[in-house]
Amino acid sequence: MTLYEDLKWRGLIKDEAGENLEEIINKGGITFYLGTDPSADSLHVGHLSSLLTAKRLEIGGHHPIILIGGATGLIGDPRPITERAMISKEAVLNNYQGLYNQIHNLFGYEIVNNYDWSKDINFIDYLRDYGKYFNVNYMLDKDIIRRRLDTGITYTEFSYMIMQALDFLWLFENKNCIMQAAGSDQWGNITAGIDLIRKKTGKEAYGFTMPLVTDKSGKKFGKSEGNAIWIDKNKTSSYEVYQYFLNAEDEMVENYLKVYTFLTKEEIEDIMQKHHEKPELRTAQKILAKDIVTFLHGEAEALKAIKMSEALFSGKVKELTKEEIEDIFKGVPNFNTENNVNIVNLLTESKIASSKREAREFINAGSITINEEKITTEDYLITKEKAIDNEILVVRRGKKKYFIGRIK
Ligand code: 383
Repeated sequence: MTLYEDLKWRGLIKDEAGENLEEIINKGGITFYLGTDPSADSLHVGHLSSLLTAKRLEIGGHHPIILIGGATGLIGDPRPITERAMISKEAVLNNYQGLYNQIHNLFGYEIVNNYDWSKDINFIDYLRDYGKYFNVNYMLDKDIIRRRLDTGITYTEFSYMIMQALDFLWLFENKNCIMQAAGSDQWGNITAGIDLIRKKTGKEAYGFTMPLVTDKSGKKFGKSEGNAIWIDKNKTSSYEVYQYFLNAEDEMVENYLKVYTFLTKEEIEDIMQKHHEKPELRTAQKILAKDIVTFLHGEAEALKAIKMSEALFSGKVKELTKEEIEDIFKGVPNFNTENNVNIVNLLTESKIASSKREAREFINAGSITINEEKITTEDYLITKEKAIDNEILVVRRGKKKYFIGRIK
């Protein structure tokens, strides 16, 4: 398979701009870029597919540049429904550093900051040198802008597209960067850059977008209960990342293997065949989850996440030591308690329940376990003897929410 065929097979190419993109991709040797804004101090799973695609292109002989939007992050790329809240300059700087470290450590890519060339453009030059190349009608016709016309859009966000187009032009002229890749939400911004380059230099640039990764209902993949799955393990633990991918839907797991792993077509076909024979073993999900956690956090973290998942799945937490539990449950909410505490008091004092009434409801619904023993009576007493190593309580609320208590 050629690189282009491989990307197509993985479902990583949606829209294409520029003639003979296929040839350009297969030949190797070009510089391309991909941008991300510092809107948080960590990347999340939603960013991964494009960063991994950059790796595939790099392996195919191209040179990736990752742009972190120190300037664009101060403005905010318009979202389809509402205006974004502006982020403080300090937060953008702090977020920049977080993303820089992650991208550097995980991928080792060349990183640039668009603040470096945007900060000195003065307003009059901006309007004379660049504004003249953007027809407002053309901008209004971009999908994202059109969708905002009902609810409204400020001049600030409206100008975002121009900033991103200037980046492409700057990289084209200064880094010989001729292609931009991104998620499909970036199509308008990419084509704005290509058009600007053509008008300013008479030359052709390229671009393509990747479909946004979704679950089977079409919702964006990478969020659990509305919260992002972060790449920073202090924000989302290895166990949580592992669990998230382990729970991937059967209908979607092949797609995720193609997008998130470097397994070959043959390997993936082989895995899927085994998976279809016994889907209940979740063979494909286990390979996917282990692969991702290993890539993000290293093999030791992946093995720990697997051990923890197995211990929790089979209800064998008691077989773990205090040290293992503390290690495994790093990042899970913690609380301290005393010997001989009643369960209702324990649940409210530790904020596992918001009131005594709610605590009783949880108990009566059978949704509380302590060290994987289901608690069924409201007068249950928690004692040292019941704790792991006379100290540790693994409290589970519902299917997945864990808390760690220590009897002092
Ligand atoms: C800024 C300046 C550029 C080129 C790109 C940018 C950022 C871009 C953007 N990207 C998203 C982000 O930062 O907003 N305007 O969160 C996301 N990306 C990637 C991918 C994605 C996009 O970081 O589709 C998902 O992750 O392109 O939404 O000169």
